[in-house]
Amino acid sequence: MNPNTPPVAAPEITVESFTRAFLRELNFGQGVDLDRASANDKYLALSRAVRHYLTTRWLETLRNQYRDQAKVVAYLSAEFLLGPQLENALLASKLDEVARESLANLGLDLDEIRAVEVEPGLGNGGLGRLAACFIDSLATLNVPSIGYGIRYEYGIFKQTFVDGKQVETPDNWLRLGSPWEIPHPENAVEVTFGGRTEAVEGADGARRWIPDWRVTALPYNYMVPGYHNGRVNTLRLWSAKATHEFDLQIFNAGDYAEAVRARTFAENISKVLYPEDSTPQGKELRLQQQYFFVAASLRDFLENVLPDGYDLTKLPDRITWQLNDTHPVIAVPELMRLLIDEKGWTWDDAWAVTQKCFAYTCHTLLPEALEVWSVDLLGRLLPRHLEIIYRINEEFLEVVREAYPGDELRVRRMSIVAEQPERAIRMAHLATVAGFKVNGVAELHSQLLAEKVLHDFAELWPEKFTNVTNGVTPRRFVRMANPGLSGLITEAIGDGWVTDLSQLSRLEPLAEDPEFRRRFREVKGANKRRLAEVLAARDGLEIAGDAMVDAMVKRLHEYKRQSLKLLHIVSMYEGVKSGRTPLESITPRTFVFGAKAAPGYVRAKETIALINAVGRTINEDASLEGRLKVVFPPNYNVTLAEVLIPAADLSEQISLAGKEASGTGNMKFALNGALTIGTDDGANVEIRQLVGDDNFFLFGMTEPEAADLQAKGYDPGAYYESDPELKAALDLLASGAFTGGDKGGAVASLFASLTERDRFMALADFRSYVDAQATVEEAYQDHEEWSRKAILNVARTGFFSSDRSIQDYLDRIWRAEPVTQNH
Ligand code: B1N
Repeated sequence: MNPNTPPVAAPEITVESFTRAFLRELNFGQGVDLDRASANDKYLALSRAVRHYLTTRWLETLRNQYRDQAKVVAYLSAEFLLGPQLENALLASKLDEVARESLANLGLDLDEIRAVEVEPGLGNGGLGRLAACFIDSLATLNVPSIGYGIRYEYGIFKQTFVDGKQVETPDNWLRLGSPWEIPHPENAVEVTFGGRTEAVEGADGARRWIPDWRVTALPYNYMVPGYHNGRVNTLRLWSAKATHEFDLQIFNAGDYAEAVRARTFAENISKVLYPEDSTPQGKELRLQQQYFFVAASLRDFLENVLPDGYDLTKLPDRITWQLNDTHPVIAVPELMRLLIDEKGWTWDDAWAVTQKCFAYTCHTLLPEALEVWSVDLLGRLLPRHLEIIYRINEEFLEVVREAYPGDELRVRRMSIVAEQPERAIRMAHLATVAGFKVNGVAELHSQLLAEKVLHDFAELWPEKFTNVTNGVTPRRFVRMANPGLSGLITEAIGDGWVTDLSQLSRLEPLAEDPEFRRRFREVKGANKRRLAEVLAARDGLEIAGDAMVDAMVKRLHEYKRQSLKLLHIVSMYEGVKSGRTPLESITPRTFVFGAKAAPGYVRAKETIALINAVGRTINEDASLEGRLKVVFPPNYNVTLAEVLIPAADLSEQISLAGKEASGTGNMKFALNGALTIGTDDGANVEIRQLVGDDNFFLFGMTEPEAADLQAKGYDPGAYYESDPELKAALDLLASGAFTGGDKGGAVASLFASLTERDRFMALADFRSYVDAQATVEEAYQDHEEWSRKAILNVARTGFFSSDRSIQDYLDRIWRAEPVTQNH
């Protein structure tokens, strides 16, 4: 690109010009008249009109970036759970009002058009959504940056329930076309796989890789607009295409069927997102995906972002590759390979640079979630990378032996190569060795990483370890999702909070103002009615417009303990049915679940079936007079989160302490004025510290207590026997009361798992959970006091903006500078 091209002036936007732009897109882009246009035509035309306005800014941003040659942050992530794009684009570009008015003049409703959008579900849960929040904040904070990931043809599966059981169907999100992406075939790169390596005479470390198959990585660009700052960053997602030359070769050889098969094989790489959250399976295709996007992204940066002839010894001044968990860690040996085999560098020179280019974010504490690749598989797919990893390991283990002479046990523990149960590469160790920083995602998590999971490494390199507590974007999760609350806040303190969330603290005195509390309740009430409407239209579910909304939404996983929530519900029900609890004493409550289970995770799927069974029984029991209601809308996603979270009163964050790395839903709920009932886990710890004990319902063991109990020998049966309410709830479940008399299947399996093993100690925390829930009931009776607490939650959680997280990354890890931009 010629850096001297004069900037394209941003066009003045009026309702009239916007209307013309919209109609032009409709007529000439979609080829339809307004009165013949389908909802999708209108959605596409509107989106393209908005995109058109943002494109001017996008080009400007790219031009400035090329001119300034500033340091860039590249966020490498296998997942970006973006959520719907249209409303965010309208808001970021200040076009929301203009668009609404312009459409209204044409007799159209913006919200109806928005509803057509199918969100790109290119992530599983928190990790993918975090990546999406981070690129939003990077753009808003004016940081030159680029996101790199995979353009999955099928995102996270669509969940439906058949007889209460989860059924997965493919998420064909591209079916009607996405107006938000622009393919760039001129920037396509080749990625190779397989084959063997051979020696290169006289080279220090260099070898020749003779791969045996290759694919083309085709980039699609997505705009990432900053909020009202005229900056539009890029998210570049890679799609796999069969290589043209390769194709021709086989076609010419006359084997048509083989050529088509090979094409399908290559294009499979970006076909589907793996639906495991926190528990990756060591599948070959997953490793192919990882190398595919990482190899393409490195080459893209070196060839398309850096100027020709750039002195690569200065690479660390130009870029930090932030590794979002271990999924992109194969980038480390890839950069080594590029420098040594392709650029002719010595091993030591290459390692010196590589070590300064990568930083690693760890997102878990669960041992089963740490990625490990069998040497056999890795060697088959990436033989050269395996050699490089071995040499990195050899040199690393020398360092360990020097620091701890004679401590061979430690050497074995720290080795990048595990020997048991099979020879395998521990990706977290590789990331920690190669990264110049390693961070956890909440204070407690970072502490436990350094004390437990990566203890040996933290002892060797204490300065490498740091914390960056997660955050969420206030644009999407407050300003956009909760217009009522946003209006109230802005009226009180101005609109600076949208980009400086710490300003929410200025709401604090208003918690004491009865009029403000009344209006706050009014907003919550309106949000509940909106939720009721959406659930009715979306799923035919009926909920009361005014009951307490108690929400547990997150992936289904044993450590998150949806089963503990279920036990609480069963126990409340059992209390009423047995006469222990007078019905009138129960506050009307709607329990809302949202959760997808990994398709192969049997226990998680059983839990879903049981929640649905219990829900059905409770909802149909007329004797409860509708006081308790359980709804489980299928296919929880970002779109639904944006409606549910603003309506919630109570946020369930009940993982066993020491298991949830951070959580980010917890932050979204608090910022929208829900109170948390939660354990001392992940970022709950920081939420509670900030909002204060009076405004948070804490329960359960602490991490050290849980660890102690585990060490002493945990016997769930003892809790079952000694707590009559717990026993009654479990027995009622086991009796088949919710499953039409069926005592086998999921019922028996969950009962046995909880009473015999209970890996995540739900029974140990049951008593304290149920007691905390009683405190919730009582607190909710006092509407004024509850509103006060809820307002204080909003006022005191500004810390959890992803803008603050990104600022922490800049200060503690990237040391990159935001650049200012004229607009
Ligand atoms: O990352 C989130 C945290 O807030 C959550 O506590 C944490 O559970 C989540 C393999 C993961 N950790 N690991 C994953 C996702 C997909 C996959 O294939 C692992 N997700 C988390 C953001 O920090």
